[in-house]
Amino acid sequence: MSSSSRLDDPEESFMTEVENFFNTAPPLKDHSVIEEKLKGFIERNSHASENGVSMKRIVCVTSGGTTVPLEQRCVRYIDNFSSGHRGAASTECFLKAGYAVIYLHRRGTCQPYCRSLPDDPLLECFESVNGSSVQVQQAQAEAVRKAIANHHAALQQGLLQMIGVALRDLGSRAMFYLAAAVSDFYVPWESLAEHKIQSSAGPLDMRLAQVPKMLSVLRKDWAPLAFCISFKLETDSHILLEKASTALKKYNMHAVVANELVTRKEEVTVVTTHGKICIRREAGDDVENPLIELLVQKHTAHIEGNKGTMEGQ
Ligand code: 9Z3
Repeated sequence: MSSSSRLDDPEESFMTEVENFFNTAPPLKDHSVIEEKLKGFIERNSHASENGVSMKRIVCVTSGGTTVPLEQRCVRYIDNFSSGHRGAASTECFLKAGYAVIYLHRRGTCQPYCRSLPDDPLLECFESVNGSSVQVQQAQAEAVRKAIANHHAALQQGLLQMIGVALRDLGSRAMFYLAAAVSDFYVPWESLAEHKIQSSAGPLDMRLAQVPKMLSVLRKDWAPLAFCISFKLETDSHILLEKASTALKKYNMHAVVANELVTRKEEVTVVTTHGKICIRREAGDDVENPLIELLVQKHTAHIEGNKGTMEGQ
């Protein structure tokens, strides 16, 4: 096929854009180490079985914001608001529901089981006893004890393209829960200045390219049988549900979780082809508890629906 006919076909030209995006980006640091770890994790968890039948489900949770560098030797970057609370709380709920979790998060964002720890500076949580040993201050002891116990219990039970492909063999038992706030715009690596941009050159004029949406590639090529949940965030409540429905169809998601910036911790709406379900937080609980409960039920139905297909599990 000639290159002009490749560009005439929207599907082909999108795939070229995706290829370029990966080919021109700097290589992932420690690629082979991460790949080995990932394979080992999936291998261990896919062999967990009940009556000789492998039952374990694995979910990949993406969490936190993403930054866009403005220089190759990055001094400045564009950031977004995401705290990683949704991903961390959801990870706890998935672990409680018996899933193995691949938690793909941004460094420095909210972490599972640490959400409930006191906000006090770390060193103020401890005291030195007799000048030799260290203990947690009485006031914080219960919160710290609980976080440690939950973290240990979770451990005992148990980068998107790499994870997608690695999870392919798991078929419908794999789930993607894409809660990270992904930047829609970026500066391609080859267009970035190598060194710090100089303010002496005057006002900065920069063109941001659009990040190709990987959701359809994930569904079609990387992990076609996996159960895929994406999120839609808006600040204008009038367009939120419409945009979520469009994303559901356009990227062929199994569900889209719609949320508004200011109420995101109180209320979300799960949009599927069967309709919309609004989930509100109960007093003293996280909205993630009922949300994950519903998604686990839908995932079960998805696995049942795939039984007897060519999945070969
Ligand atoms: C979300 O909507 C998440 O729920 C939040 C969670 C980022 C709002 P926090 O991390 O907030 O708890 O502070 N994620 C949006 C994911 C996203 O960027 N979606 C894209 C879009 O809206 C599609 S992949 O276009």
